[in-house]
Amino acid sequence: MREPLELKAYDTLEGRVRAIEEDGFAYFPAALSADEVSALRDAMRRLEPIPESFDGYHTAEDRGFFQAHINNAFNRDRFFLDYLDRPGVIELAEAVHGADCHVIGMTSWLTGPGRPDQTLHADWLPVPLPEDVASDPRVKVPAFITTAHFYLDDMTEELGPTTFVPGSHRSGRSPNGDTQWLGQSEQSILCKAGDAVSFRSEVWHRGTANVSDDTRHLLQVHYAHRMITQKYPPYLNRFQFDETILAEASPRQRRLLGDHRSGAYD
Ligand SMILES: O=C(O)CCC(=O)C(=O)O
Ligand SMILES: [Fe+2]
Repeated sequence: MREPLELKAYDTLEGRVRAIEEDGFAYFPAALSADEVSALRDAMRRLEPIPESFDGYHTAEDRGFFQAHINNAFNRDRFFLDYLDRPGVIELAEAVHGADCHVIGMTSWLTGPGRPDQTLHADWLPVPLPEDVASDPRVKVPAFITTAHFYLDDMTEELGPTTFVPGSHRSGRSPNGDTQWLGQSEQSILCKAGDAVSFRSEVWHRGTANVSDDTRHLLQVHYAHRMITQKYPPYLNRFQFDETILAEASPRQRRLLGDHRSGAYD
């Protein structure tokens, strides 16, 4: 039986930055109100897939379980703009990736009953290192990408929580079949609807099987150091910002969408 992860909340930005460095993730209790959760769920359910944007969509009849995985949600409904820079979450991203960080992707993800387990993985391992080097306290690999997960359901083991192996980003490697690292096992995020978790790309984690009768609703916002490219498919000039949505974006939201001052390589 998998253990629930002990959800430690830190009141200060410094505490959250340290959590990203030490645990690989930081927890935000009640990041959204109940009304915001409900409005976000409704907005996510309204999104139609655009196949050329690499949106993934299938029904239970097609593939055994319902899934709607919609890219560039910020470009589909003005409503999503405010999830680019949710207070608390954005300050952590800016502290970790720099004041000129940006959003490399935003995904609305609905997963229905029957969704299988993912394999435990790191999303991206930019600096693979020998384990003894990676876990040396003198070695501090910057976090190049973090993802904020906004959970829009009260998470149970049945609904398919995300699991993490705390501290595993310091292994310098992908799990390759391991489910523990330095005495820490894989543990489930059993948080409440409206809670959020930000995690760095190297920490070992996975989405687990939905064995409930309900659909899980998750909004993912991927943040990165400015030098990491944004990923807004379709590529080669085919992605276009919706001008009416962009017109409503604040200066900070525009920067997060790529409206940068010129710098190296520009
Ligand atoms: O579904 C989840 O909770 C996590 C998903 C994930 O880690 C991934 O798709 O890379
Ligand atoms: Fe992942």
